[in-house]
Amino acid sequence: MSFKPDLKYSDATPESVFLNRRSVIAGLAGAGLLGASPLRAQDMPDFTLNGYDTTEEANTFEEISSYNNFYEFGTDKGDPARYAEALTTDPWSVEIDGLVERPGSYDLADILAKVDIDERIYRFRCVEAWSMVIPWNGFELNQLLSLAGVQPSAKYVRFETLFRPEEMRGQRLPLLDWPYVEGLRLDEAMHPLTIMATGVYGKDLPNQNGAPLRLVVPWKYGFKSIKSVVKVTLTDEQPINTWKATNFREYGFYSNVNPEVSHPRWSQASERRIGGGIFASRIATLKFNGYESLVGDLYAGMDLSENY
Ligand SMILES: Nc1nc2c(c(=O)[nH]1)N[C@H]1C(S)=C(S)[C@@H](COP(=O)(O)O)O[C@H]1N2
Ligand SMILES: [Mo]
Repeated sequence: MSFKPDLKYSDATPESVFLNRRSVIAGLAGAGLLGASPLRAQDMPDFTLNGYDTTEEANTFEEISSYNNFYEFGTDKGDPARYAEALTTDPWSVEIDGLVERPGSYDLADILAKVDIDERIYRFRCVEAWSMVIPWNGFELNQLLSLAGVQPSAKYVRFETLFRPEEMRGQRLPLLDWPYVEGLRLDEAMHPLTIMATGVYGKDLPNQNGAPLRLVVPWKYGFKSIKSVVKVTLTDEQPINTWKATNFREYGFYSNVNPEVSHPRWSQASERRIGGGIFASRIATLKFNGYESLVGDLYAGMDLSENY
């Protein structure tokens, strides 16, 4: 299956990102790095000129919607596809509160009328060391935050998934401390790579992928990309995210993809690309999942093994 974008968004690409990208290429050419010596993937991530999309082959819709982590429906990779149909996603609203100018309940239809839906072909790397390439549809989270108006004192964003055990059968079990919670630092949340996804392959998001609205932060491990979001809170304190609360030795707040920092029980240096077949060799995991040129600055001066 090849992805045919409905929307072209190169027009909307922030010029700074585009120019930045070109100067990286020019710099490499000037230094004689293009041509002569082979570039390592981490030096030259394979983005298209919009600066965001990977040119790697996308996973199929079938793969994306049948191999999932969504513990609200069970822990087996097939459980979400099996059981998430029970979730009612319309009507849907998002409560935005905390350090915002206009707190309140935002109807999803009203939100969607005010934001720009893009398509973004992103790498997606689970902390369990499997990965996919997913053509999302969605809008930048910074657009949602602008609707509510971020107060100057806000430093973090906290997200919450729906709690509805009648429809989410996994929530009847103590698999995690419900509702699922995630968080980002405000600069991470405002970054143009950070999106709220509403679809894949130009279709509405399958329920198992976090319909009708889920976060996608492509340079972080998949568990940061919280699904079926109903609440967004601006705070001045670092939120306690579910997986960190469950096991802080294994899962942190930052959770940036990092091949140099092992999970206590496995290496993060390589990953298995879903769809590659059982004989496919593992591929190298890239720092910040290949987005280092776009997000590395956010962590300047930070010890990334301490802030895992
Ligand atoms: N609410 C909620 N969000 C969640 C999860 C979850 O169990 N519950 N799993 C996370 C994990 S571990 C991963 S890898 C991704 C999986 O997203 P996908 O199924 O769309 O590939 O969702 C993340 N978001
Ligand atoms: Mo994950």
